[in-house]
Amino acid sequence: MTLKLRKLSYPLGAEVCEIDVARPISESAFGEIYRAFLDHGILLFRNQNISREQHIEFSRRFGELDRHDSLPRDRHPDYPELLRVTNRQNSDGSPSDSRYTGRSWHSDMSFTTQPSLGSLLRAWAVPEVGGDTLFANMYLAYETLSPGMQKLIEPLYGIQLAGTRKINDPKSGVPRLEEQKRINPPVAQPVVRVHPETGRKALYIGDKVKRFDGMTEEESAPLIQYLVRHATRPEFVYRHQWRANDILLWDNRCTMHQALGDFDETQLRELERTTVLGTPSGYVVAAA
Ligand SMILES: O=C(O)CCC(=O)C(=O)O
Repeated sequence: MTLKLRKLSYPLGAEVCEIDVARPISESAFGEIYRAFLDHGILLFRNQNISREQHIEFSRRFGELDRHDSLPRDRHPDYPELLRVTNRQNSDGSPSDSRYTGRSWHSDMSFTTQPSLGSLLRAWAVPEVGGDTLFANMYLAYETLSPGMQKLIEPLYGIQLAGTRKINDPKSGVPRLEEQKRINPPVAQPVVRVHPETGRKALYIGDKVKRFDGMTEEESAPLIQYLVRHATRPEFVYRHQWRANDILLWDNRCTMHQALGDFDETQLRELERTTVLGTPSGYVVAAA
């Protein structure tokens, strides 16, 4: 099979055309998909009207799946491999705990010592307009820094915290934050990460980084802010406009992303994510 690809943007992403991920995919065809994933950082599969089981099965081709023990509130009650991102109200009428998921720049599971290789987010329902997701190419972010800045940040470790939502539900926000702190102690991750498969260096930063190990928050803040701003310059960013039955696969080792709240919240936005486990990285720190 020769994969039919259509580039999604200048910095990253490609659509895999004319494919049905629920049908058997041979080893060699899957090899082409995996190569495209490494080359483009994001792959889009449109019109995939598949079941939850098929979503999980396709995701398993990329590696072992996270059962989301670090995000117990958001996982699907019947499918621990699926993480829910939805504004659908709970059955008792209370707001969904995951309606503000991903509203700041992050790379999935960076706050654990086994950050994700990649994620596959499937859209069940999307608003009429808006509710897009931004993705930044972290290879480009690193490569466009000056040699002096690259040298300065090379030895740094960023302390990543779970539960750093910018927007919290007023009711469940505090218990959620307390739970997150309990389950996920702060983890230090290298600010420059070598991608284990491509060997390229990528910036590993985001809004979950509170400070650099060995430095105060006050000292760290200007550099963290600079790096996040630099990495999210429009020329490094792809903006995904969702359609129902999209599956978007991204490489968490060389991209970061942010969900946008630019939509009518009375309309349903419902997605589910599988998370492929990556290689161990970073270390737990005693205090944030
Ligand atoms: O809702 C989205 O568009 C993205 C959700 C997200 O950030 C995530 O699943 O990590």
